[in-house]
Amino acid sequence: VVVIIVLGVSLGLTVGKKKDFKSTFIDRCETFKRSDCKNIWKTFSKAYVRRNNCTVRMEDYNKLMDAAPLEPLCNKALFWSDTKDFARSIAAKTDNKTLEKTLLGHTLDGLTWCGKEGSDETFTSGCPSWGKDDCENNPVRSFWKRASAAFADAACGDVTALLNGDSDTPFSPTSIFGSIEIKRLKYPRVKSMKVVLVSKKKPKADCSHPSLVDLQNALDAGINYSCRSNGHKFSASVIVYLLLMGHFSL
Ligand code: C8R
Repeated sequence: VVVIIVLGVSLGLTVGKKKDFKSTFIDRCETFKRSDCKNIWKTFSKAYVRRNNCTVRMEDYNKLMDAAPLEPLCNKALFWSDTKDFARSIAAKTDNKTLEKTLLGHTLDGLTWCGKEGSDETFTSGCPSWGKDDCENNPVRSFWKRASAAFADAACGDVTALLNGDSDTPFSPTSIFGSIEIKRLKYPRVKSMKVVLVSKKKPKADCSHPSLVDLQNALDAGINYSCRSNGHKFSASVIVYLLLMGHFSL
């Protein structure tokens, strides 16, 4: 009897866990009024299920991106690096669009997933961590790389990048913003990039920071660059307040 109970509970837990992730995926997807979320789930899970978790490349999500293509995002694409809470608050209150405001970005924001060789399941623990030391080609990292590439391809007109003025390197060439997105912004589709440096502490970096010279060098010729720094220690909510009151603009 004890064995049966233990087996029953552990089976229930395993099935429950798997169902949790899948139903979170489908519920979030359905907030976008899509009727094909089950198909999107199937296409998504094919990218990593039954795979070695260090061999899932960004190209493995190509079919997923085809299943949920992005509309052109003109004059409202908001990129960020190391400023996720700022970007999220600003995007929530304005017309600016981050990847998290698109179907796939919203659906997978904050989640961890991976597969296992010889298993049909999706796991949410024991997955490779984000850091490269584990393995670069892991399911989560490769997804964000692929989705960010699509997001940058959809951007047009004037774009904004929210960077961290509290960081030693507000523009990091190894971040997704620095290694993927910036390289895919092409003139004349994209006309300008406005960098906004935000900080919560006494800022370390302003617009004269050397890493921003690297950023300008990485930008496609023809794209107009500008930069401003809020120069103050504001929290994300204060920035949003100032933005709404018209005392601060992106
Ligand atoms: N982007 C990248 N990573 C994202 C993401 C997103 O939209 N959304 C989430 N939740 N994540 P970082 P970065 C998660 O180092 O590398 C796009 C990832 O799981 O601060 O420059 C977005 O369009 C990972 O844990 O920034 C943005 O412009 C961190 O957030 C850049 O790429 C990576 O965050 C930001 O990527």
